[in-house]
Amino acid sequence: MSAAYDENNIFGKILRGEIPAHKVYEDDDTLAFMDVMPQAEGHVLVVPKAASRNILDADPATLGPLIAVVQKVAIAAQDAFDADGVTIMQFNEAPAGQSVFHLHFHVIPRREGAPLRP
Ligand code: IU
Repeated sequence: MSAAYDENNIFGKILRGEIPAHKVYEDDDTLAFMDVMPQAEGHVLVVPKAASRNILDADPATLGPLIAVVQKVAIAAQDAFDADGVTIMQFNEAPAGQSVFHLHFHVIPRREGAPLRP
C-alpha cells in the first residue's frame, strides 16, 4: 500500500507557484515543465494537478488526461529536439526509483547513439 500524499514536495510547490519552473505546457488538469537535471536534451516532466503520490494511488480519472498530455508532449519534444525517438519513464516509490513524491512522467527525446545521462 502506498504512503499518503505529502503536499510538501517540490512538484507540489511548483504547482502552487511557490517555486519557479520552466513550464512548457499547462491546462486545467496537467502541467509540463523542464527537468532541472535532464538525462538528455529536452527532458520534460508531466504532472497532474491532482494530488497523487504516484500511479499506485492515482484516481483513474486523473490518468486519462495525464497520458493524453504525455503523448502531446512526447510528439512536440521529438519534433522540437529533432529526435529519433522518445523514452517515457515513470517510477513508483523509492525502491522503484521515485525520488519526488508527486506523480510524474519523464518524457525524454532520444537520438541515435546517445545514451541517457545518469
Ligand atoms: P523521479 O522519477 O522521482 O526519480 O524523478 C524526479 C525528477 O525530478 C528527476 O529527474 C529530477 O531531475 C527532477 N527534479 C526537478 O526537475 N526539479 C527539482 O527541483 C528536483 C528534481 I529536487
